[in-house]
Amino acid sequence: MLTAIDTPTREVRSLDGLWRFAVDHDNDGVERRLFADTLPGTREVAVPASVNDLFADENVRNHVGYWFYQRTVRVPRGWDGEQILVRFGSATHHAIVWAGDVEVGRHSGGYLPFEVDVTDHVTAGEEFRLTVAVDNRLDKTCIPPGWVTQTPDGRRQQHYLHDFYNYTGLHRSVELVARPRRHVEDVTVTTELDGTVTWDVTAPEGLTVSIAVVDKQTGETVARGEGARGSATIDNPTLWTPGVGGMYDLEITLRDDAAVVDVYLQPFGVRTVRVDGHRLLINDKPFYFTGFGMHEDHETLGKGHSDAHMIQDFELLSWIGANSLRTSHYPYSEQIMDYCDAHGIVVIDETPAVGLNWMMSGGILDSDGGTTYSAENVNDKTQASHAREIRELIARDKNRPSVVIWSIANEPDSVDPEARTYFEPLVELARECDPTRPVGFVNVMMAPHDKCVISDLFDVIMLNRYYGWYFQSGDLTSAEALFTEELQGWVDRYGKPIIITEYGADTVAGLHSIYHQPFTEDYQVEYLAMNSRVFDSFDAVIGEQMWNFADFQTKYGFARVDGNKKGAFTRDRRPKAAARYLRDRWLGMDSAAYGRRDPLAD
Ligand code: GCB
Repeated sequence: MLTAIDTPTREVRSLDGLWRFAVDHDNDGVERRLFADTLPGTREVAVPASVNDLFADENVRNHVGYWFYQRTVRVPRGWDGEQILVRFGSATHHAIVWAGDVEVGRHSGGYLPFEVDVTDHVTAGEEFRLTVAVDNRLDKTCIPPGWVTQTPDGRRQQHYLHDFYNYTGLHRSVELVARPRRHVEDVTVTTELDGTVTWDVTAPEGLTVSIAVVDKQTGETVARGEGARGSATIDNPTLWTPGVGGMYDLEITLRDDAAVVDVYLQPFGVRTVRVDGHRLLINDKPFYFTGFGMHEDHETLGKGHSDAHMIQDFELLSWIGANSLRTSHYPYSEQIMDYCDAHGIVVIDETPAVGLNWMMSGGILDSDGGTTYSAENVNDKTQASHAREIRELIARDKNRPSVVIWSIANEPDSVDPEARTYFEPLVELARECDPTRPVGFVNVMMAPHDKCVISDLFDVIMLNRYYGWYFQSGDLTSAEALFTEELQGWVDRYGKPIIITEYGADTVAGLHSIYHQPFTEDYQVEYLAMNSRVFDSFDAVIGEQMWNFADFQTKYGFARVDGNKKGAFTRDRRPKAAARYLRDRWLGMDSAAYGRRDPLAD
């Protein structure tokens, strides 16, 4: 899906700000036609933001079902004759949208954008009532999956197997968009290191397509071409480089004879990525990942996007020597992805397929029993949603140079032989949608190399390992030996690049001990040092992404004290001792020099 941008033929108006708001406690608001009038009550809500932490009312925070948003929108008077859309950066997890009394669209999938066409229901220069019902319920047809139960006194409770709070709301910007009725519908850009740029534009028949390649830094046109499909070469191209960036625009002009019908600018970078033996090459140079699995998670905002918080997070990533991140465990906002493109941050881009694992139960997780791949749990409908998420993610991010690996799932059950039947078509789909990038999934500790039945389907091995935390807790000596032994097994069996996508230890900021005592800052540092020794002993380990960048909110549970505390930073972004440990390590690593951002360069 293309982003909404202002061009000579397109216009965008932000609909962010305060919206009217009503919690649909009985989940009958659609039948009661709440959209057909001004919402009852006086509550307002911020867009973008999660709703959960905004209200001093537990019945709001814990509501399971529909939440109604509404605002009045004036359509600019110059928009007569245009196609008019409302574009949502995300609505977590499902949305129904009405313009006035008319339903204009529905979407499922809480972390990807969608647009609804309101052209036939609005008038240029006039106002209309825009209502959105956001539904936070997860069931077994969803990605991520979940299920809802009812307590004897009639309260609904949402259950899920992933370890982050089920924040809900309009988490990203909402925009009113005008574009020509005949317009650029899609474009795919691929590049080669010699500066060859190849494009494939989807546009209505009968229009001519002209292409200009514009250097974003200088504004100069550096190549031109004609036709919906074609290629051109940039002389002396600036390669998109980890730690630096380097972006171009593909300016697409559609014409009907001489008349300009539409202009769209697609940002892209000239870079290649490929796997070669146990290395991952960006622009034919081996890349070593330093960084984190992250979360979109902040106090008050929940999963709501904020530019200020985003910049703070990227500044901290730069300070600590991180050159990469994984969008654990769902696609991040387009603003975050734009920032990664612009500043050269390397991304492992993940679908929201998390918690597809009924073999883990107890502790923080609360499986309702049964096997993972079965009619009652992860079934054909789950797989169809998973396929849709892969398609929509790649459609959104395929032209982003920052994205170097698609991660199609986090810690699914990959021991059950049925995992193969489930994943084989999804891997094929990812490769069909994008033949240019490696495809991976993130493997759980209970599925080591001799038990995992799907790792051979993928280009890279991505491992989450908690030796010394969930296992051998407090005994780093045994942990080191066992981790080393397991990694050797992966190296021998697959000969593929290995990225450690999670390793971490919950740590309460301010807690110290001279002993190897879990939860102390000292233990987190010792734990990281042990992991580092193990990584450094394998050439095939080509990256380390510590879990997690910052403490984050989770559902309630005895293993979580106000959330997950594995952050290198606290939730309000203060460094723990671990942050200084990682900074010393990552800024001093020769192998990670390619891609390190120089904070002073900005
Ligand atoms: C994992 C999960 C992550 C959890 C983490 C933990 O393996 O991928 O979502 O938050 O472990 O801290 O338990």
